[in-house]
Amino acid sequence: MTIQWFPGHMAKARRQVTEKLKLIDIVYELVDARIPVSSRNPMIDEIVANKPRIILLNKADMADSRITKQWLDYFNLKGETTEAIAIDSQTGKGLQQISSLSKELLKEKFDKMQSRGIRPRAIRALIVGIPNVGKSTLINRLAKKNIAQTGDRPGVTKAQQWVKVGKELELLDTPGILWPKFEDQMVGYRLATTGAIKDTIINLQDIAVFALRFLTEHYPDRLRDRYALEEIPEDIVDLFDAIGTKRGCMMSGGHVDYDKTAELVIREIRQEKLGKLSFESPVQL
Ligand SMILES: Nc1nc2c(ncn2[C@@H]2O[C@H](COP(=O)(O)OP(=O)(O)OP(=O)(O)O)[C@@H](O)[C@H]2O)c(=O)[nH]1
Ligand SMILES: [Mg+2]
Repeated sequence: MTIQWFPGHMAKARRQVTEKLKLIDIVYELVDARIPVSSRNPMIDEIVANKPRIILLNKADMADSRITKQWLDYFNLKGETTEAIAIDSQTGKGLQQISSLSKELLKEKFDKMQSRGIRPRAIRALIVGIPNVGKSTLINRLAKKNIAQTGDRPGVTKAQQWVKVGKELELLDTPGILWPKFEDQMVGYRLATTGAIKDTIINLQDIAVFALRFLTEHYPDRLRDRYALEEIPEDIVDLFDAIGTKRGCMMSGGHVDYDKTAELVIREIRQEKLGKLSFESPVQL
């Protein structure tokens, strides 16, 4: 199955980001801490090229903390003008670092402006990232009010919106953007598993096959515990049968309903019923 989701509104959103770029001091690039590389939009590098950037590994509360540590080392060792921080926008964990780091990265620019007699103004930050990664949630947290609409599905934000955070920061919320073609189909699977792609355009059975194989290899104990399996069947159909039977995902006639089983597995992964999971690690690169 080839996954692809780049509707017209995303192309438009990309254009609008380019148009705003000259107003922007710094870019906050949100990635999903569970898949920090697969959730990086390769177009962002082209669009924002030489702006200072902070990579925010959001939803760190849902990721395997041991692997998140490895990712932070990975990004911060690369010695770009970027810095990476792990955050949880829902509770606000890690957010206090954003402002101080931004000031640090922009000190030279703002000092220069001041020496030229330009009045101090708020830092203007562009928030970009894939759909459903938590951009609007982050903005609401930083602004301490519910000003941007959020939702547990991709494609909630439809238009850009400036939001003021005190006197020192102005944030530009943008619609989530994917890219026209995933070079590696595994990227599509990871994005679909974690909820960045609209469920109605993907085949959930394929996604569940990917996820169950991944769990079998990397988190077998969690899989066994969650579905009370004595052994994890090697054959994927047997695994679907075992989970479907245990959880009552049946069709009339007594056969396992694979659609229902797939939906259950994906829903439970997204609801952290199998614990904190990371679907890629720097070791694999
Ligand atoms: N557990 C957890 N959930 C989060 C976090 N940040 C956001 N969420 C949830 O993720 C979902 C998507 O959040 P949004 O802020 O709407 O995401 P977005 O990036 O603005 O999405 P689009 O506007 O569709 O591009 C919501 O259900 C949020 O509650 C986080 O750090 N941890
Ligand atoms: Mg949004």
